[in-house]
Amino acid sequence: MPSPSPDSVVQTSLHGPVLVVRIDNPPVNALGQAVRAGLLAAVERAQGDDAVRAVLLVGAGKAFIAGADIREFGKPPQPPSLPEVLHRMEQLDKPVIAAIHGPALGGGLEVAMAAHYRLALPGAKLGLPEVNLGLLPGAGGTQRAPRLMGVVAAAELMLSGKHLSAKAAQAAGLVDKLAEEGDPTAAGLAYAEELLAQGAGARRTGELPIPDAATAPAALDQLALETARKSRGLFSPARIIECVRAALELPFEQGLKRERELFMECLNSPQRAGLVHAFFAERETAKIPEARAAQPRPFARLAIIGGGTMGAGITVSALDAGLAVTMIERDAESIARGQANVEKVYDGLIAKGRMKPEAKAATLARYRASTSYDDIAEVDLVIEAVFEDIDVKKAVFRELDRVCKSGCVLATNTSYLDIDAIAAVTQRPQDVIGLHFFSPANIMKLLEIVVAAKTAPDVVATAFELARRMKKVPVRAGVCDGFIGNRILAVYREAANHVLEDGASPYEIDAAVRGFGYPMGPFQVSDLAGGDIGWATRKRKAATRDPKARYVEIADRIAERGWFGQKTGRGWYLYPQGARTGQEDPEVLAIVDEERQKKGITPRSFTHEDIMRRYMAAMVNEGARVLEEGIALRPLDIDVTFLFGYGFPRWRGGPMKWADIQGLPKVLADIREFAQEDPQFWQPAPLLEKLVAEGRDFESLNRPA
Ligand code: 3H9
Repeated sequence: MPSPSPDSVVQTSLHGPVLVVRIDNPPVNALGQAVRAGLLAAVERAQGDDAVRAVLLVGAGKAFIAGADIREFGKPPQPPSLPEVLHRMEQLDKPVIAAIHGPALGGGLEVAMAAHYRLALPGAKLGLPEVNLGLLPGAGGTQRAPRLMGVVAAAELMLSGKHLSAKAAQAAGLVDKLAEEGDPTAAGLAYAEELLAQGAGARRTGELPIPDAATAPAALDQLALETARKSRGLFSPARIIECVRAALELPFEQGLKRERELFMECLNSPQRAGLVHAFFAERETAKIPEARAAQPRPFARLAIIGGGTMGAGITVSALDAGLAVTMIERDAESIARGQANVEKVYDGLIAKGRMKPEAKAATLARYRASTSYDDIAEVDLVIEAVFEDIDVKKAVFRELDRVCKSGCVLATNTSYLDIDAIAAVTQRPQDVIGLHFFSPANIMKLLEIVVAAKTAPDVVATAFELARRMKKVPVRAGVCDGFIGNRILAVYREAANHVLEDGASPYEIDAAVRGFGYPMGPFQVSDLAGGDIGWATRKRKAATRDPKARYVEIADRIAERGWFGQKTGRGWYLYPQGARTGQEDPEVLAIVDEERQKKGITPRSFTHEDIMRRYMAAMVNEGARVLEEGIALRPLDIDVTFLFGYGFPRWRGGPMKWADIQGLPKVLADIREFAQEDPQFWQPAPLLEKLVAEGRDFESLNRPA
């Protein structure tokens, strides 16, 4: 796309003595090169034109300015830089006023802070969320915010990335005045006139004293300790602290210099690359061919079949999206249990003060339950969440086919079963789709939307619209055992089992995976989810397992003892008296040893790096297969699946982004090395070999579908 001209994205016009500078760079007025150049030109005009007595900055459209143009990160920098532009603006000797409506985030708030006065309209959102992108405010924000709001409050704003309302920003000292609802230019002009009438001049933020200078050093030490504990593995938070410390200890100009150095360190870090990838990837997954080709079918009334944990979680998501829900259960007892599961969620929110009892009653007014399928004849969309068994599901779909009105979307929440086979029992396979929610369904953001062979495009579009209404992150998947996430999971879990049998303890493997940035390791996850679940899957797959493939029986030995994890008090770990954090279990280690001996395996030692090379190589290799089979549309869909459904550390961007950052030749070389021990398990995916041969990476496949 050709870059716009500076005067098209920053328009200036004289209103009496006030030069109105309007930033108009849709969709969110990001500070790309042309905007920076336009702002600089506006500052120069204001400086040189005696008719200008004040400058008013406003944003066009729905935002003031949402920050630096994130798309420019990682590319060669184009002058003028934002710090330079803001320095010139701050130095103007005529008052500069920012009238803020909508988001003023990151570099956008930095523009406002370099102005001399700030007015905020209702709906303004002010924040410094750079930390979410692996960055710190790099255009003077770390030096100006402490001078407006105090060092500690500024540090907290930057470390949390949270947005402040207009009112909260005024209370914090970021904003001088609040305006009524209305046009930012009109409100800004009125404020400018008021300031001019008072004889107000330039009030440079960089020249202001730090309000909490006396108490800040001790508070900052405390905050630094907390940050080190909380921001596991993250690069930029400690540097944010360093910057605000510089604001406290150094003159303004030197503080800016320190900020620049630390900003550049963050900008060049792989964490910035991972987090920026995650930012765009999660906005990209809804851009699918069907969304362009078809309109969603209208829906307002849903039926959920089954009131277990999943069904209840989905019901809550649907109710929260403003939909009406009828839950179908077998009998009165199951109806009562289903309703209790739903109410438990709302009661939890009420107990935490996050919901008013009246709101619960109003929400539940849209909920009903029945034992009769005939009661859902008129619903627009059904989500089946019954027991994970193909025959049970087929029976449900025969019923749905019998009762549901024509055009009703019929969805299954299966996590791995063949949706084509389920669709085939109906007379309307075009209306059948998979909606794979993750547990707890009212909390987990990921929704795999599984498109079966005959699913109609408008049904796919409807599913994406449902995801949007439920505030889920949707990922389009194709039909195979486990779709995107669980299919890849099965393979890297198997790689972990191999490492276990070959010599690493489950505790070492969990520690390596946590060290990589996951909140939990795979054996902890198994204990949390229940070891019986994985055991059932293994038994189901036993009949089709290749007898020549390596199979590790250790997990079966644990499950056979009834050690299913937290719910039974022991699994891979011990949980005495209902403890939630497990203790290492010598008996488990003895079982592991016994199994190794049975197979004549002499245990060898693995470093955390050895463990992770295998874990990740297995993940990426299966990811490449999922791509070449068209199960995932793009590598970014796999990344988003793992970021939102499997606890993959966001700052690594997802497994495919991780592979790109490592370099695909290195990942392929690892796979080939491991293949020398087990050529069957470690067959390189042809797509991976092809990309390496062509000198390409996964990113090259991330084109909009
Ligand atoms: C920074 O400022 C660094 C400085 O300190 C240092 C400089 C030296 N750039 O989210 P939406 C796109 S770091 C480019 O769907 P919403 C977005 O991709 C930056 N593009 O809408 C999407 O594109 P598409 C600090 C951006 O209404 C479209 O805009 N700022 C940017 O739900 C709509 O976005 C931030 O981190 C950007 N900065 O939410 C703020 N922002 O239509 C990041 C958005 O092609 N942005 N886009 O998919 C946000 O938090 C939300 O986008 C916002 C709007 C709240 C503004």
